[in-house]
Amino acid sequence: MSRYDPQTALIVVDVQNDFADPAGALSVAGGETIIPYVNAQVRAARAAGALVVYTQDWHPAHTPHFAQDGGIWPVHCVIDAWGAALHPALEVAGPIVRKGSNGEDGYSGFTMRDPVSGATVPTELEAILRARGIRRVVVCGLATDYCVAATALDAAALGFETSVLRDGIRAVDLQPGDGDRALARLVAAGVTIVSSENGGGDAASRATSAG
Ligand code: VGL
Ligand code: ZN
Repeated sequence: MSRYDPQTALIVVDVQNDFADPAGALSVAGGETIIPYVNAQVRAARAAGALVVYTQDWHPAHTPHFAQDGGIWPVHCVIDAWGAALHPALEVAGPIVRKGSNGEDGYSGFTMRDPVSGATVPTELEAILRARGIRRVVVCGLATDYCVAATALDAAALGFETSVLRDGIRAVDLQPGDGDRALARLVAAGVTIVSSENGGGDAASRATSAG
């Protein structure tokens, strides 16, 4: 059984300097350590004819997302800054969807705020997937408890058969356990958590969902 085929997309979430580099503004513990694993997934996906899509947190210098402007986060991933760049070790082999540019938190790669109406509207991500006839998505990247969780939850809600790669994610863990709680929410929503312990298969974690 292969994880990837032409109807599957690998979504690599926010593997950017500010999250992945230890010197980044919102450095995620162990963030850099996922990159070799993620790159191996990128290569496996490409070899099987699967689409690889990347998301990029892409904020203006002032946004209610930042603590200085009323939010909770240090300034990070500012448009065109070093911190917003995809980590240089990441293999990029597909389109990049930018998010968080219109004053929204932008946790999910699927939604943004319409700059005129203020309504929550789709980014181009779903259209990219639909145009390719994608039915299944595999999600990895940073961070488990924010953008990975939000993106995977939206993917599942949109009807994609969704899995998350346990070895290809790391959590911010503002509160200890946030990452684990995010994974539990994902399982409850029907998302499969794939880990090396369950052989990369996809039955194990779904079966443990308490709903
Ligand atoms: C993220 C916090 C703030 C993420 C983005 O990529 O998970 N987390 N902005
Ligand atoms: Zn952000």
